[in-house]
Amino acid sequence: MKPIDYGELDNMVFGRPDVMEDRPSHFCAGCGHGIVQRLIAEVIDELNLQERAICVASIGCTVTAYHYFKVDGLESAHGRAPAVATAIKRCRPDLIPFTLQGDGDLASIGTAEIVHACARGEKLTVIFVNNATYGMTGGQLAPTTLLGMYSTSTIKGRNHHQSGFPIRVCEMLATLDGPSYIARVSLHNPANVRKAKKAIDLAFRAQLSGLGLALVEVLSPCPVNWKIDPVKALDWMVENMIPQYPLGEFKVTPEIALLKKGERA
Ligand SMILES: Cc1ncc(C[n+]2csc(CCOP(=O)(O)OP(=O)(O)O)c2C)c(N)n1
Repeated sequence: MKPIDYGELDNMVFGRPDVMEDRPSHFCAGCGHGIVQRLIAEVIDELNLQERAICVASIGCTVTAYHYFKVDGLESAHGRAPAVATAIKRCRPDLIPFTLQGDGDLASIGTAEIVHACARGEKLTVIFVNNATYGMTGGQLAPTTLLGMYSTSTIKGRNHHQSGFPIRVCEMLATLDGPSYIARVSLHNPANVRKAKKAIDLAFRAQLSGLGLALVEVLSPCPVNWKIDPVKALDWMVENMIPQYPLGEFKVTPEIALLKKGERA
């Protein structure tokens, strides 16, 4: 067995990617947004994209991304990040815009934007944080809220007669021809956090390789709005969220398969 390198471990736990600002996180206890942002920052560092990456955050808890990333950024109106990122990429193909969007943002008010960005096969990286709720505004029903799940606008639980069914974004978008890579990952334990990083890394490398839109959906806890203890929220994800939103890759083009094997630059 390889001996544990405590220096490397310390750095992993206490170190900070170069591209992250040195400031305390404002996210609630147990929230996954900070983890997603750190994974993105690690990938930007590792791929040496500090000068080229542009974060397009839209409305929701992702909106303060500019506090944390030392890269250029733009804020779009709610749901419109794929359109803004499209404009950046088409004007400056040398840049690497990525969107950071919540589920209310991407799968409700911004549904048309992401569907058409995928249909057009825009060369973008989309990081989609699915916490099954409208987090920033206080836990209202999102398109991804589970049936029977409490929200402040469905206090007796989501009922499909009144609020419809949850949307599986990856499965839906994977039917389109434009995207090159679509995957769903989860933050419920460290092994899955590492898998999430691999998917995010691939989604950036897809853009660097000139391939069509790459989207990673990250299942992420929101204990405050779920009204569940942060540790129990992780078990809740395994028991409730993952059965509704299975993890895995939903679209992998042959070019992405080569990228994964390291047989394509
Ligand atoms: C056009 C517009 N409509 C509504 C709002 C109010 N609003 C701000 S954040 C938000 C919910 C965001 O939820 P989600 O995208 O799921 O992200 P989270 O905060 O959960 O990460 C809403 C509805 C807004 N800012 N702009």
